Amino acid sequence: MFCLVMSLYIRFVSFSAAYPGPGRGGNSLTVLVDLSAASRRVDRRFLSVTIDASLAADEKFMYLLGSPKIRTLARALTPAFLRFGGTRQDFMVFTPQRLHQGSGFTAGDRIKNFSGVKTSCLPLRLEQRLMNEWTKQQVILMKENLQKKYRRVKFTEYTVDLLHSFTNCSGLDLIFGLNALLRTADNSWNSSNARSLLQYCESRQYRMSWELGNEPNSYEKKAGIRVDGCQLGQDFTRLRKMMSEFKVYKNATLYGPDISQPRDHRTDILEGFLQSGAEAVDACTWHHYYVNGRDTSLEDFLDPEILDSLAVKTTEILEKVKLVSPGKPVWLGETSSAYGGGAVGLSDTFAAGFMWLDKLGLAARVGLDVVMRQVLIGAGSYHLVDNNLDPLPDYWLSLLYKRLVGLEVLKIKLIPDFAGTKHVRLYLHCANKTSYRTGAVTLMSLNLSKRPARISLPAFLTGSTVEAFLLESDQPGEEGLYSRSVKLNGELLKMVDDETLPDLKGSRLPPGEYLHLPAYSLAFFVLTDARAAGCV
Ligand SMILES: *[C@@H]1O[C@H](CO)[C@@H](O)[C@H](O)[C@H]1NC(C)=O
Ligand SMILES: *[C@@H]1O[C@H](CO)[C@@H](O)[C@H](O)[C@H]1NC(C)=O
Ligand SMILES: *[C@@H]1O[C@H](CO)[C@@H](O)[C@H](O)[C@H]1NC(C)=O
Ligand SMILES: *[C@@H]1O[C@H](CO)[C@@H](O)[C@H](O)[C@H]1NC(C)=O
Ligand SMILES: *[C@@H]1O[C@H](CO)[C@@H](O)[C@H](O)[C@H]1NC(C)=O
Ligand SMILES: CC(=O)N[C@H]1CO[C@H](CO)[C@@H](O)[C@@H]1O
Repeated sequence: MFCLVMSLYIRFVSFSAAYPGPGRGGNSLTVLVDLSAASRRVDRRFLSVTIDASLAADEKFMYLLGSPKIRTLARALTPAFLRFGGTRQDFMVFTPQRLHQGSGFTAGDRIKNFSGVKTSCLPLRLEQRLMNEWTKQQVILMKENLQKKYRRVKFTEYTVDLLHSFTNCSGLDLIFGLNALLRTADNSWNSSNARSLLQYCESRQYRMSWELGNEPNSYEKKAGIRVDGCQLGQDFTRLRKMMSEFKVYKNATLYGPDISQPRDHRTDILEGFLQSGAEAVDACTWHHYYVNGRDTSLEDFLDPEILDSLAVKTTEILEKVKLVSPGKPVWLGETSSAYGGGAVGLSDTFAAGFMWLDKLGLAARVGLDVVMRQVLIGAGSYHLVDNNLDPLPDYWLSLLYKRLVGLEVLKIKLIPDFAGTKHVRLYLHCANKTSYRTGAVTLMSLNLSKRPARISLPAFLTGSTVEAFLLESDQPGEEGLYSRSVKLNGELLKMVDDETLPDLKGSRLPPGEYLHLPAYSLAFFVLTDARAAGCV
């Protein structure tokens, strides 16, 4: 036993964390880190976002994407993908309508030309009216979700124009999810509607990526249509072939099959899909939610076992993909805390940050390359930006992650002891190289419990300056977990104005200090002079 620990000490450099209070001294927590080499590297768009296709169920709401505020918020998260898809994508039919008049807005609103990239700025008055109507629209969408009855939705050029102009102006990479439930008599995919959409997009020279179908494993429940994995793979192959006929999309990327997470008693369509369709896709996508939004609690959001369940599901998927298509990147194509639109009163609060930061840390560690957060803006309560287009705690967490965390994952390990180490979770990456010098590392930490503690740095790092970014609720104690506001190093985070984000200032700790981790907190510690060999 002793030898094993010793050998670890030789290969790793150790941090150790000491508990305050009565148990102090005897009850210390040891952390092992290896700065010599990165264990893996994620895509530069690792943290990405989605917009659910339900935003286009009534096309006028797409105009919200013209808001300067949402564009400012999106731009700050780049580089990232914006995936447009979700349940309703499989009920959407492209219906071109060159002389579009049906938006329901008066000429006074002066929104006549949405197609030009430059003309897509949304007047404030219209923005406010849309936001008021959006509240009512959400009730309608929620009802459809509950009854699992989805109307067929027609969308025009304007949906694509607005999506493209939004992503192009904010610098996001657009992924558009095509309808896979348009089927022929022999139950293969009818690609004719997709072809006319691609034709239109090519005529506008829109550079974008594609997907086909959303959570095909539940088509029977949603639409009474059964599509097996092998057929779905053939549908993807057909789409790939069709893309190759378009100059603009010959080299474009295609992702899929966007299956939902593996569940116990259900045969999954992934194997079949991979057999016939792996070649067609550039990355294999699946969806993950920890819990059901209608049946969850604060305890779940802080439960280490629930957080660990992501690793179990990921391993299952990775093994299947590796068997058929070794080396194929695996992505979370849609993911959030709770399915069914999120958990009311939790998914948009400070508490959601524990699931979100842990997902980012764990996903990178166990082998996923991109994680697309459901949703940037839209129905439900798992959004990053609320219905007034103001950023929620998970938006700020995402922004900090982008600024501070680099692509290389470093090994870090907590030596388990009997005193609740499960409640402290740590992840280590190289620091973001744009923001910090080479060799700097960023430690991400989550404390899921109500007792404060501190981590002491190992001797060789005590000379390093530490920049701490501590996120806490704006209210104390357990009640604070339900807050929709968050403080960074004691200061409330909010936009300066619609086009300006605040400076995210770290607090510089003098060398040699302990790293303090208050109860229920999320933190990033950048060790600027770590000189990690794995980060050069
Ligand atoms: C709409 O915008 C496009 C591109 O900016 C422009 O070429 C076109 O003339 C505009 N149409 C109208 C009706 O303003
Ligand atoms: C935006 O569009 C312009 C012109 O089509 C193109 O050059 C540029 O690469 C696009 N940017 C993004 C982020 O797609
Ligand atoms: C595919 O859909 C189009 C448009 O609805 C229809 O005209 C065509 O006949 C369909 N093709 C097949 C093979 O079902
Ligand atoms: C497509 O990709 C290939 C290989 O990466 C490249 O040689 C070719 O120029 C690209 N074609 C277009 C149209 O971008
Ligand atoms: C690092 O942060 C800068 C902004 O400071 C951002 O532009 C860049 O994309 C980030 N790099 C990564 C890998 O996220
Ligand atoms: C850094 C740290 O360990 N902080 C606290 C987080 O929660 C655990 C679980 O009770 C406490 O024991 C730690 O002191």
